[in-house]
Amino acid sequence: MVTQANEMDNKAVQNPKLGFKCLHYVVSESCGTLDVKISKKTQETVIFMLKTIDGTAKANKKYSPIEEMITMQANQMEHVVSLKIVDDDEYNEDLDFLIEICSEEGKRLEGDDTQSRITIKDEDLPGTICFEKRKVTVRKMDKYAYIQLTRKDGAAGDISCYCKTEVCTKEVNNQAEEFTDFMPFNDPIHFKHQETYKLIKVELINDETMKNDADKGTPVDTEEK
Ligand SMILES: [Ca+2]
Ligand SMILES: [Ca+2]
Repeated sequence: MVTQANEMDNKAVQNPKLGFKCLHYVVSESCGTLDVKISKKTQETVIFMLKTIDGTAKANKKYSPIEEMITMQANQMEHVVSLKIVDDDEYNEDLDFLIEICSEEGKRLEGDDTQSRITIKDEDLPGTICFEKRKVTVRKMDKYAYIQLTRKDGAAGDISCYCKTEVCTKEVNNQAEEFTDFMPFNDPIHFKHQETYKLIKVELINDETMKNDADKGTPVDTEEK
């Protein structure tokens, strides 16, 4: 994905000879390479240096830096430089770096269009944890209540949450009781990188002498950390 934003506004001062066609590129970190275009506005041959400058995105870690001399012949009006974007598996902020058109000595040329910003958008979302179903029904004879946790909208990196059972309030009829109907569950749940499912096992107590055969629920709360 590549989008181009921030076109020159009316007050911007353009360099008379050279300029970036786009002043802000937004790319996804898995895009591979980004082609950045430089326009030549005169009919003469020009020599300049192109170089990248770290912003929050650091060279080699997020992109391959360049520092190269370019000669554009009189009849060549456009130069394209390919910047390599480095992908990783970690969740990170969206990060920026710059590319500049410089003199042969490496000093940025005057004008608002001699610098372009590249924003690298992260794609490694950690995701969010939720219950697969809001209601799970078990029978009194079951040994366990199996409750499915699902990690949605990304699975990058290790994440964890805490799960615990809670007894329903007294207003609910026939609420299941801890140690009578089920064993309390109170444990951290860890999802490893790329892991999207976890099954929680709540132990049920099968008490034959219980007179009340009504449905009993075992509510479980999750709390993200
Ligand atoms: Ca990635
Ligand atoms: Ca990343």
